[in-house]
Amino acid sequence: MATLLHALRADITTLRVDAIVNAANPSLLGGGGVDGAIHRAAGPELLAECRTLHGCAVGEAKITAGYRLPAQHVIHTVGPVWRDGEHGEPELLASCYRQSLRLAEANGLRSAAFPAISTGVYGYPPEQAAPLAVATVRDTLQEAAGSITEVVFCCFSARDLALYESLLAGSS
Ligand code: AR6
Repeated sequence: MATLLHALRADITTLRVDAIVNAANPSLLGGGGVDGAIHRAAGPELLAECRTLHGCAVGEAKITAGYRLPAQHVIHTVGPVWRDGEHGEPELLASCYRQSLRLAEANGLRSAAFPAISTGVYGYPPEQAAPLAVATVRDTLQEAAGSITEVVFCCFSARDLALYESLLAGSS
């Protein structure tokens, strides 16, 4: 079955999907940006569960419940800090999208929403991150016919939305 890929401009904490993805740091104990917004909206139970996970390596992903969020689950992934693109950043960023989707499928989830991982505090250029995100999601979904039927690229800025919409044009 074809998976619907689409972009929208929203605060990811408002989305009613099976999982929202958090652009976390290796401690998984919260931070600024989308991570801070997710912890604020989910409530203190999320931090309590995150403490039991003992962190997460760059490029890996871990899952928790969503607590007070409309989303049932949060998939926490840790993007690379951008240096110059020559230090494994693209491979690590692709791994975040791949491992998050695999984890969603391992849990039988049907819909997931991603923020633009690493493109805020971590400094990854959005115009390089977006095509990698879209290509990796497409490739990962093609590898195995899993449970996922909808992937949302949740953009915070109008500029990001335009970027993703142009990349997704013509795809279902
Ligand atoms: N909904 C959707 N997207 C958002 C939201 C939101 N509520 N808030 C921000 N964004 P960032 P990173 C966008 O900095 O670069 C944290 O402190 C934002 O505009 O949140 O991976 C962590 O603890 C940008 O497009 O994540 C780490 O230490 C995108 O989300 C570090 O920041 C990612 O920006 C991770 O940095």
